[in-house]
Amino acid sequence: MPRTSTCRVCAGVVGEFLDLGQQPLSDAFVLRDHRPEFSYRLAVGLCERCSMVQLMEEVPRDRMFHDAYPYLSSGSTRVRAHFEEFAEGLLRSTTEPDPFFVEIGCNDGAMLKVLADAGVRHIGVEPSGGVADRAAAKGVQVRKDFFDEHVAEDIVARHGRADVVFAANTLCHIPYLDSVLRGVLTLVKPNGVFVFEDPYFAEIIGQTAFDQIYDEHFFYFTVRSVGALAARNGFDLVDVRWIPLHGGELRYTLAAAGARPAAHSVGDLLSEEDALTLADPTTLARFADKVERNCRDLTATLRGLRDAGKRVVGYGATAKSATVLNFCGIGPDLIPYICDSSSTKQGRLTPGSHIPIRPPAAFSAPRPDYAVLFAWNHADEIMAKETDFRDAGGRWIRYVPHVRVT
Ligand code: DWN
Ligand code: SAH
Ligand code: ZN
Repeated sequence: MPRTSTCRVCAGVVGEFLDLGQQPLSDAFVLRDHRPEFSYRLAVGLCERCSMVQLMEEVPRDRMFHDAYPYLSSGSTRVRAHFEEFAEGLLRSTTEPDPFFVEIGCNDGAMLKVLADAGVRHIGVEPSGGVADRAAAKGVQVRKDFFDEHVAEDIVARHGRADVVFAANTLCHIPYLDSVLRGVLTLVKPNGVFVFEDPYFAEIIGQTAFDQIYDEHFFYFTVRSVGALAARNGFDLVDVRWIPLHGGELRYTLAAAGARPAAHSVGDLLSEEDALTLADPTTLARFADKVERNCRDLTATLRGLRDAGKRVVGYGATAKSATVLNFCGIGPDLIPYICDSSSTKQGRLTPGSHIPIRPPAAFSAPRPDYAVLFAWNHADEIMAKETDFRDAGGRWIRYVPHVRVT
């Protein structure tokens, strides 16, 4: 019997198409004397009614987003530049004398710092205390909370309505989207917009980027599913734009229903999605097969190198890597350590697979023969700074879209 669950958006039937097994929390990097780890079943399904792709099982939000949440947006120069550019665009395009901007999931303040420095009114809503403190240290106004309709009402009561509400890599983390969208509708001015960017399901399928699937990513959006979600909640999807970050994302712009005409990009991408047959069971079954193959190839490559006496390490202790390591059964016997620039992860072990995390300095002394690029979405930035590794004969192992040594 195919497994099903109830759609978090429309209460329709969600049919499972990929089971990635029992998994630990992707960002729960543990200390050596750790307690038994929490685990959940990681599987994804498609809603027959509204076509929203989503996890079959929800992890309670406080288990994932808390004071010790380790991900820092500012850890990548390119990500920081992207958000600074977005903030500068906001400042350039506003015609309001005293504009007000809200960011949902502002993390360490990579975007809002620009508004804070410009003396522009803003609020970041961020439940993870440690990263919220980092934003506050940059002068950003932060409210430590999970955004929902009640938080939105309270912000309106204290500060008035917002010109733009923004969320990057956050909306797809929130299962209770009905409450969030009701909140945004209350919060944003009648002529304002809600802009959010998240990984694009068409890219996940197209690139077999199965490691984008983990506890924090509850939803995997398409233009079709976001359009339906918007319509259910009194919004129109008025613009979509492809963003070259995290392996390919879409930036969606929502406006109150009837307030603005939709750009051509919305219809264009809908037609593209239809041509890609993203909701077709055959497409989804082919994706699941490719995930299995990818994993078999990666473990075979790593075992071959170990048996040949080669030194292999990992680069980037991403949340994504938890899915790969735990689904493929890769541990310290195949990858003795992973280098990562986040002080919040160094000295700890990867969740479930227990691979030690070391600072980037460990990448040069001693030099490994091979490095698995877990932060494949930051390939350009990492290749540009790790030229010595290549020059010394080091080779990169990639697994998106398929396993290869370069
Ligand atoms: O959606 C999410 C995205 C935005 O961030 C969150 N749920 C969690 C997190 O996912 P991730 O951990 O997969 O994100 P990244 O951006 O792929 O993580 C990159 C990792 O690699 C970080 O731990 C930092 C590290 N890194 C590094 O060591 N050297 C990154 C760069 C660019 C580097 O040069
Ligand atoms: N916007 C940043 C951070 C993405 S990580 C970037 O793109 O780099 C996801 C962030 O969403 C985390 O910082 C997490 O604490 C936050 N988050 C999770 N649930 C939330 C909610 N309900 N409201 C606001 N932020 C939330
Ligand atoms: Zn649905």
